[in-house]
Amino acid sequence: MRTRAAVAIEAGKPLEIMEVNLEGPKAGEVLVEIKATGLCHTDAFTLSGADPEGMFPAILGHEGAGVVLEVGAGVTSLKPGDHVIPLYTPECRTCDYCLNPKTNLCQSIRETQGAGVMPDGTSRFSMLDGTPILHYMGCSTFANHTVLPEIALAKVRKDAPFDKICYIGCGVTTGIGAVINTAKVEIGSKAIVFGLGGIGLNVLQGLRMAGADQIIGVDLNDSKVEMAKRFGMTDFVNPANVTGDLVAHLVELTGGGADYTFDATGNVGVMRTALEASHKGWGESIIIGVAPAGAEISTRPFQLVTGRSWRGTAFGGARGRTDVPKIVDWYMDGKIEIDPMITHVLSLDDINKGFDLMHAGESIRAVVEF
Ligand code: NAD
Ligand code: AHE
Ligand code: ZN
Repeated sequence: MRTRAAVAIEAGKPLEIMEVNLEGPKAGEVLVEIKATGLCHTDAFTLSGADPEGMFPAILGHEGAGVVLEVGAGVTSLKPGDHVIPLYTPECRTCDYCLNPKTNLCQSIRETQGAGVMPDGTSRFSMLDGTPILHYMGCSTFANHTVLPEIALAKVRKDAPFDKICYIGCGVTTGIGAVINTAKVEIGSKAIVFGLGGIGLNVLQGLRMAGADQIIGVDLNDSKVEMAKRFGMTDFVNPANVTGDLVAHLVELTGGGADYTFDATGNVGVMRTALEASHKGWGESIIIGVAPAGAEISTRPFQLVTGRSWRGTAFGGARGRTDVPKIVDWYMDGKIEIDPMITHVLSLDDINKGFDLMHAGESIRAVVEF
């Protein structure tokens, strides 16, 4: 079939909207009509050329929601008409990783996913002249139709709006999951969230759900304050307004350091600040942000010797097929909020405007509706 997609032709160039060929689902695969997709900073990161795994031409996008149109041979858990959210972290439920309760990082198709192809080693997308186009994070939601492995789709309830629940495909789950699954924040905790964008705001609402007492937000952009307060931030710090050492300032503000800190910026300098602003003896710092190729984190080992832990999280530690339908329920039941964070709704033709808004710090989430 043919479908419309925003294609990343090469690094650093705007996406090009075009008709592309899409082959139908092979064994174990599913054809999905994407109804809406969010724009995550990770898409911009890969498009910029900073992603060591970034390859072109590719169809980016990993925060979608849609409807199953067709299933390939052997697919048993999904049927046409089912509503689904694509999962860049699949859940096969049989690999060593899925069988280990300590991780959500299903590895059954990680290698081919990272290479931009389906598990059989080929791509379903091509240009009209036959040039293959790579998949991205196993999802490629910047296309009106896409093909995914069955294990990379969460089946969700049919009354949930696509233009909101697409965000559960990455940002919402990552932020809330970082608090609940990864950090396992306790009631009464003190926490600091660095970066109050599409991920950081969801860390805030996760902290509020977990019953944290003090929730400090740190961002260079003052315009994030209003939204951050709405999602639970109790104190705001703009590093540009701090005279002297930022770590010392945060340690003083928390009365000795935070129980939990979260980096949602992808800046390795910020990651160090986050680690060092966590409490001596027991503070835990969770890295969510994705840093460019070649970037490395550093600190004095003494920071760890004296009881701080540095950890990371992908997709908020969530097991997608199990957890994503529950998070959709939380949204539908009013337990979590999504709507105010979707600040812009665009057509596919305007997708590059969404990236401009992100880079200008003017959007939280821009969503493309098909
Ligand atoms: P975003 O652009 O919406 O938000 C980033 C925020 O960080 C902005 O508000 C910006 O002003 C702020 N910021 C930038 N530099 C800063 C600094 N030095 N100090 C304080 N604040 C600063 O991006 P997003 O979509 O929220 O993504 C955030 C990060 O999380 C990105 O690196 C993204 O790739 C990553 N991410 C990781 C996962 C995961 O599973 N680990 C999932 C999704 C996104
Ligand atoms: N490809 C990059 C790393 C990108 C990365 O860390 N991705 C996160 C999800 S970000 C979603 O917005 C992730 O899930 N990582 C685990 C994994 O297996 O990719 C690089 O540096 O090579
Ligand atoms: Zn993302």
